[in-house]
Amino acid sequence: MNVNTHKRMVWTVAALCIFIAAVLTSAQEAVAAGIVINEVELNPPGFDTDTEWIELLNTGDTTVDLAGWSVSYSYRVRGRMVISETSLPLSPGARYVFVYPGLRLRNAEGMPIELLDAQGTVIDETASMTDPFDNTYTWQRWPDGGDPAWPGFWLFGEATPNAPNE
Ligand SMILES: [Ca+2]
Ligand SMILES: [Ca+2]
Repeated sequence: MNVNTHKRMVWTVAALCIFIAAVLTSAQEAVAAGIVINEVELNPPGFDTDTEWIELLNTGDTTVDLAGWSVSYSYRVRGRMVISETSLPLSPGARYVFVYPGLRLRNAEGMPIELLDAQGTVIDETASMTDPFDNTYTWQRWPDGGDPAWPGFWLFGEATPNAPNE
């Protein structure tokens, strides 16, 4: 084997490793990216404490355990709270409505809500939303689960917790 042939082989192997790494990374992201924040109730009727919620939806094709996953809050300070300390499997197409314990979301400042996996990686983020209406209207991804071509598209309409957004 001459020097040039050897160099070509090294470069080919290196390129193959990069390709495999890229495929693995995108496969992991595809699995994780299947979970979205699908609907948000920032300002429910009456007092907001213990009545604000988000709807999570598994748009992927594998079950994801939400144990240790967390979601951000914005009132009175910003922070994150764990959704479930114990196993919480969400099968493909399944929804989970997480009710914030306490007064947790600002109505007027338009702070996006983040969803993080157990490793602290941001998996999804909502649009910047405000809700001055003290009613049962919520922000909802449209179409249900969102369109990858229009990830920032949300509609404000009658709440559909645990049901497809209409
Ligand atoms: Ca609120
Ligand atoms: Ca819904």
